[in-house]
Amino acid sequence: MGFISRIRDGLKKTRSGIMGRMENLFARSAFDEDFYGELEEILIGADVGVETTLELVQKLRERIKTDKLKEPDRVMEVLKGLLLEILGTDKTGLNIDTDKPSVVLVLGVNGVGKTTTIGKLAARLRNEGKKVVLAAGDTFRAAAIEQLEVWSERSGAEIIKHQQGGDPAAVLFDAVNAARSRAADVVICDTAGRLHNKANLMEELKKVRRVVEKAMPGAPHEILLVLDASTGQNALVQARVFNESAPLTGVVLTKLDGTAKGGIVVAVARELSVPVKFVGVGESIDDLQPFDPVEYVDGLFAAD
Ligand SMILES: Nc1nc2c(ncn2[C@@H]2O[C@H](COP(=O)(O)OP(=O)(O)O)[C@@H](O)[C@H]2O)c(=O)[nH]1
Ligand SMILES: [Mg+2]
Repeated sequence: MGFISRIRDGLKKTRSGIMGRMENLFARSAFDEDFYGELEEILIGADVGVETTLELVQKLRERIKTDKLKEPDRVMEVLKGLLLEILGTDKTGLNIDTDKPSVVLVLGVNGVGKTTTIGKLAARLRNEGKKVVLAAGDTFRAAAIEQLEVWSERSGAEIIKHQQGGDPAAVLFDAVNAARSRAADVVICDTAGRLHNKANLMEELKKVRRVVEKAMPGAPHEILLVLDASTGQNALVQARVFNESAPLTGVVLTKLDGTAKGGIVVAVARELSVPVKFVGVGESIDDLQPFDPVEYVDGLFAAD
């Protein structure tokens, strides 16, 4: 399956949620108060978020007025343009080409899809011919280390691990050093995502960053936050917390295939002003796609 069909497939639920209603809305073609009211409802219902939605609809109103727009197609194009103002139009790849090895820290609460994303990412990079080392930094659960081992086998990436209960920072330190001595291109670091205590988590993340920096000046090159799209506005709360503890460089939004509310991408992009770099659209190894804002917005509005 190609990129577009995968994204389309992954967004099927979102599209049937948003698009079924969008199509009806634009079919009416009268841009009156009912139109704006229903548009707000659709966007908020799709998890675009209240603030972002009100701002979008206000801007759309102004454009319809100043440009004297009457045709539904043109109005839809303007709405797409407004969404792209928030999302940006560029595909933003990983910053992994300046240093060898480059270090990618992967953060996020339990269950959002960190380990799975790391496995998929490793497979992508291996396909590009890169040598990849995985760091089993979620030492909290034995199952987490085993899960990463499975992904290391599937993707052909090496893995550096310690015992369960070990110091995550020590694992990452070893992994970066191993990557240097083996001339690997990229180190991808798994982390534990216990959010039971915000202060603890922040301290742990700060320590992890410090140690990685010590092992490799200039590292980490990427700090990716993984968010589960199906958790809706809760993802925004997580984004705020993690952004405080470490300066994020990108977001990976997983489980877009499992939600009718793909609008959370827009809310996250606006809230964090950090690019969404990848989206997860399934559980298998090739279900991670670089996020292409133009493709995404077109996908939202495309009829089946
Ligand atoms: N449908 C779907 N499931 C996903 C996706 N990404 C991860 N998962 C599933 O989410 C669950 C938790 O993933 P895991 O990587 O263990 O999360 P972690 O605790 O953050 O490391 C697993 O069952 C994954 O297969 C995705 O993009 N789509
Ligand atoms: Mg995990």
